[in-house]
Amino acid sequence: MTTDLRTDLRDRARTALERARRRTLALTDCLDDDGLTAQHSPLMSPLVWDLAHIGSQEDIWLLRAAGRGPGLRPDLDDMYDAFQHPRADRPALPLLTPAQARRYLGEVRDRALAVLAGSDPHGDDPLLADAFVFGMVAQHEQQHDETMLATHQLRRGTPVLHAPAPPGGHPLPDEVLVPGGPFTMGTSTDPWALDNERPAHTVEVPAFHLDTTPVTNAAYQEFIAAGGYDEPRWWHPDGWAHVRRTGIHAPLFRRRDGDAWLRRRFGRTEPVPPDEPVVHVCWYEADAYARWAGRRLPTEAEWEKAARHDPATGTSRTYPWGEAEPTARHANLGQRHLAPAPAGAYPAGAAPSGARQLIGDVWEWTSSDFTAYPGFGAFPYREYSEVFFGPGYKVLRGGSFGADQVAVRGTFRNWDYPIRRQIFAGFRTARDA
Ligand code: AVJ
Ligand code: FE
Repeated sequence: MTTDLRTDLRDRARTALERARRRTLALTDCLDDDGLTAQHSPLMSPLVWDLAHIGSQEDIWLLRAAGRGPGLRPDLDDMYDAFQHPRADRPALPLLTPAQARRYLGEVRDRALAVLAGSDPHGDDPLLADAFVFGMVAQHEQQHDETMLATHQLRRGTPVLHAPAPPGGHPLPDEVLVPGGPFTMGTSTDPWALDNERPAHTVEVPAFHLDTTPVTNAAYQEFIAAGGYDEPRWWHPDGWAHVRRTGIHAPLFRRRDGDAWLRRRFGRTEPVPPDEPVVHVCWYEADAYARWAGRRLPTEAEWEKAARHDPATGTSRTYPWGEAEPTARHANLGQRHLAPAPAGAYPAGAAPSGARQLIGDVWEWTSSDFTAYPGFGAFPYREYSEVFFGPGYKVLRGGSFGADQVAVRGTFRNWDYPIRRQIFAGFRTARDA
């Protein structure tokens, strides 16, 4: 990589940190102190916890690890350590007030930008090379911004978030064919790829068919109308037990109103739009729908091959459309719209196979457990990825309308429990060719 490109990565880090901060403040300045300190759902932290946690991680990684300084508030590390306090317990902690948290974030950021300006992106320190740790912290803040958006979705009361509607969709063939053969999964070269995306390795993926777009509300509604939630044969045994125990019978935030279905989104109730990707379904629901449809969820390797493999060159792209950074023409990212776009939107974002909307709109459940790639090494800390590897978590791919482009790419891996529904997750289905 040239010196220019590496210097450019420092500029990109600053831009990414500043974009994240604008979003963090937009998601918190719109509520009063009660709205920030309340626990809107036991599934989530009070927003003021996320706010100060963002600052605390930046204190730890940019002021102390990267800057080798004493840091601003090491005394806060424990309170804002996600592993020390389950979300439901966080409201009872002696948290910083919203005003204190905002001041802390601002002071950490001023010092962090000075560390960035004085850092050497060409040196041997793996934290600083290619401005990695600054990119990592920007990704961390954006991931919490998506979590805070999910908290907003759970919140009751008058709407405070507003955004224009996404672009329209277009009818397309139901499925595409992804050719069989080897492809390169993961990356060893993307400078800000996180540890779980590394290293690049060859995977043999036989030919398969994949839904051109994520499964829509209209299609999912057929599963509901066909009694899908009452039929144990469609469900994973653990999923069926979960349905019986919880009584779930539709995606989260959705209810029947006579013959119609309504859904609540960021405080507004509206009819369910038939051509939008279904969102707020758990892995068990996605898995059951796929079985009912005579299909299956794609594996994580299949998803990534559909998103990255270019059969013309045999190489893997960063994005379905190539190497260009995502723009508003390519994908629905960055909380630009507060909804997924209808199926068939974003022709400029198509993959070589013709699949659409792999990036943005909704996170997509895959059939795969979250596991280490061959040659994985935890970096820079085990608690980002390694402690979550195993059968308890399923992999999600592609990012949602709530995710920022700094934390979305063809190799990016997200994971969650198979019962999780408050995240902006949908899915698409596959079948063997
Ligand atoms: C990768 C989205 C599962 O939110 O738990 C935030 C990201 N890690 N702070 C999460 C994360 C530490 C993580 N996910
Ligand atoms: Fe975090």
